[in-house]
Amino acid sequence: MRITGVELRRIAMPLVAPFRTSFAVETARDVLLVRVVTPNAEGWGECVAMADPLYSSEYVDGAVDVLRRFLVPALPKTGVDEHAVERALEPFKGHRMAKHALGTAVLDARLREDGRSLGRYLGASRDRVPCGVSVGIMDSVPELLDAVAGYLDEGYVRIKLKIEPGWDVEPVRAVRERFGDDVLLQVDANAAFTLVDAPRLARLDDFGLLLVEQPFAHDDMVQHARLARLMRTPVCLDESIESAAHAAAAISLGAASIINVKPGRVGGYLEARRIHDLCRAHGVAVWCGGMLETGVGRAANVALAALPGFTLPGDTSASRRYFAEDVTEPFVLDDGHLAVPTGPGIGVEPVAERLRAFTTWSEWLPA
Ligand code: OSB
Ligand code: MG
Repeated sequence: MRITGVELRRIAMPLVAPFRTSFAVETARDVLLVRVVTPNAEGWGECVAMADPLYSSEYVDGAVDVLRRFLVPALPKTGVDEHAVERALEPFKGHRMAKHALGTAVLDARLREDGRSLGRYLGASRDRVPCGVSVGIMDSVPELLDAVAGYLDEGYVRIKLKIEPGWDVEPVRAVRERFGDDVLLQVDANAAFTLVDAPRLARLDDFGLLLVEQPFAHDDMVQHARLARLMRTPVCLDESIESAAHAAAAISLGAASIINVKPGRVGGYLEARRIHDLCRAHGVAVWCGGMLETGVGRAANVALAALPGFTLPGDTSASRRYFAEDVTEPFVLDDGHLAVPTGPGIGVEPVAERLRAFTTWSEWLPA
């Protein structure tokens, strides 16, 4: 395959409701889309970096800069495939979300040329995936209970509560009391606690949670291993796992017994699949995380979530949980599941007029 050029395009996507985590309040998604053009096809990738470097060090302006300055110019001139692209980008340290966006667009273009779906390429073993929903920090417990009730009514099969110091045991207790012990429930701290909070976190053991996600800082694997020995609730890592090597370290240290796989965080679908394979071989459950993606990123995540080792419901919610209007045809929940796209490549594409309406900036980079 040969690449003619790459388009970077920023779109502004208002969220249906503010999404509050321990690190930020998001009211709109500033999304960078990457479109790779070949003589026979085009492919799409979504960069999951946020506007500010608060979840990780990456941010949208930084992703644009590294793509324009280093990553796109480093693309192979001929014989382009996803492996060649991964090797060509490897010398540049970090910037995994930017690499993931470009790599996915190349893979999408190649699969479209071959008429093959991403799900089939990755080794999906199901045609639909069970979906959970990530529920932000609210101003009050009654507001939280209303939000959770709404999501359960829509059919979500698992609830994840965002927590932070001061919004931890009480919201979990309230959700358990109101909705019972059968609801699959987990929490995500986005690195807001430290080891001195271990006794407080251990109180979560009373509520039969599936897992506690990333309680401590991303670079604090040893502390996570300590915590895992102090509480019964399984410790799951998100921010700490940027590669298969990190996943191997976490497993051997005992820092995580479950891993949240986000293709953007680990640099792409090839690395995401390596983490899946490694965890499956070690009996470590994985699930597919989310970064408030549009339909472009969501389509590919749903394909990944259909791999056999993804044994827990993911944060792969329906389009309407995020956006009044998605940039693709919307993903709609059916009996708590999303269907894995079956068309070539990621199986969806932006609707031209919506893409135009949401676009705030674009740039064409000849290859
Ligand atoms: O930590 O999983 C996270 C959203 C943005 C950044 C980080 C996280 C999240 C979510 C929402 O929890 C996942 C989603 O619904 O896309
Ligand atoms: Mg998380």
